[in-house]
Amino acid sequence: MRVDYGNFINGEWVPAISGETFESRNPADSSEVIGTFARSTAADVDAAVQAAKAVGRDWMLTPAPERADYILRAGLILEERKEEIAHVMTREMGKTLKEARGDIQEGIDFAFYMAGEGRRMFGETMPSELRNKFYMTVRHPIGVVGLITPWNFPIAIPTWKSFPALVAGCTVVFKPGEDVPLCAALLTDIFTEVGIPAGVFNVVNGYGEEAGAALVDHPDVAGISFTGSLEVGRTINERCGRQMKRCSLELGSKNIQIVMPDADMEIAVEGAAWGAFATSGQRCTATSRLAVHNDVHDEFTEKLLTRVKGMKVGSGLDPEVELAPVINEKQKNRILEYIQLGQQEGAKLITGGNELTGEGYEGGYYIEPTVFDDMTADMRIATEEIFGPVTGIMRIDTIDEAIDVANKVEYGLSCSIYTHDITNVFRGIEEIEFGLIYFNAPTIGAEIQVPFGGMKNTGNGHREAGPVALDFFTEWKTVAVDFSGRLQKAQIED
Ligand code: UN1
Repeated sequence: MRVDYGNFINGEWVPAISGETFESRNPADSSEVIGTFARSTAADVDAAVQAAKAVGRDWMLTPAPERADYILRAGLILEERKEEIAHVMTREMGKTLKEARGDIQEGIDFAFYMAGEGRRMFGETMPSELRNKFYMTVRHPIGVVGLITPWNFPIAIPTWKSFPALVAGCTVVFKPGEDVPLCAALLTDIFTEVGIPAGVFNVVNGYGEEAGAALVDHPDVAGISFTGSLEVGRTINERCGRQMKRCSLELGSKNIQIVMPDADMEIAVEGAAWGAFATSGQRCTATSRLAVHNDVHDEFTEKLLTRVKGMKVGSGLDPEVELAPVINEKQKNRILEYIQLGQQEGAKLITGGNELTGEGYEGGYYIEPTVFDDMTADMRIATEEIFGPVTGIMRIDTIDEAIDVANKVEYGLSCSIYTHDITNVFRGIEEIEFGLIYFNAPTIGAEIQVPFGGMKNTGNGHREAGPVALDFFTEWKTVAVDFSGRLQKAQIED
């Protein structure tokens, strides 16, 4: 079934002002058109921002538990429709059904978590140095926020951004990834169904350079929350900087799994296979580097090869498939170029490396699970984000060397260390420059009740989800109440 969606502005689906559209296609078979969607420009963005601005005050004054109640009910509907939306997700962006269900489950979990936040929204009280004076802090929503999301988690990431924004009292203009507009439309329909007031949540579809850029530059947008590439994030950061606009960036990474000699080898291999190849390596948490101790290098590599060679590649709808297609032609070519580059740089291709065509793969963007050995820390395949089913093994001899290699990239999202040695654990906690550190667990699979985000060029210091989820969307107001009945002067001796 082919659908047709416009933009969602002030509670209604409307076509782009220009009348232009674009298509979303199935990466497992690109001859299948999922639907057509509004291709927005600055004029559409302006209409959406004006709608969000017009209801901003009323939404801010709506009690937080009431705002959160919409999120709770959205979560309940997501739960009810999990299977149906999972199928749409697999058709629209390729990931396996099992993973599509997981993506939606993250959204459900986060809905229930954020719904509770509506009844907390804690501030603090502090004592005053003066008599009869009271201090407290309260949260204040920043206003209209622009949410720009990628295609790899088409439900989870939009919920990480929109749920806390709405609970905080911000109104939203959402620009979904142009590869997944149908998933975004299904989430939007859920907001309509729970009766969120018109104008509170708006969607503009289209491309980053056209719709996304207009949202970033709009003077009535108080904050931008973006997940995507470093290259785009840098531009957004610059543009927001000039406008004194808040901006939260969740960008690329070059994550690493370290395997020490005392690790449980079976678990380390399973963790690497899952971390590197789930979502076909298209997660910002994907294990794209493996640093394996020399003493266990051969054993680990052999076991990993056996595991990876057994992976079935195919459509995400096939329950046997572990490796689904990558998102589009452009990404496919980029990944294949990196595989070539790795060989030119001197890394040893030990399995995979090819595009899969022919029977069962017609029209799809399939790449074999690919593993390099003899990768060294300064190669481009070891430092640049590939975002595909490619990982590489490096050799290390000590925990010092492992930490050095791990930190030798400009990114810092997710690191995992397989070890039972308490010294390695605490050395890692203290010295690793990554926002997420896992021990004896893969680099992927963060849960929603913990802060998510990275160090260095992975971001700009903000965290999503977890107890800090509201921070980006609110300002702290410090409130002082003097009930002494006279002028009291702080810091001044009488
Ligand atoms: C992403 O790839 O942008 O930790 C998010 C994980 C998932 C989220 C990934 N919960 O792998």
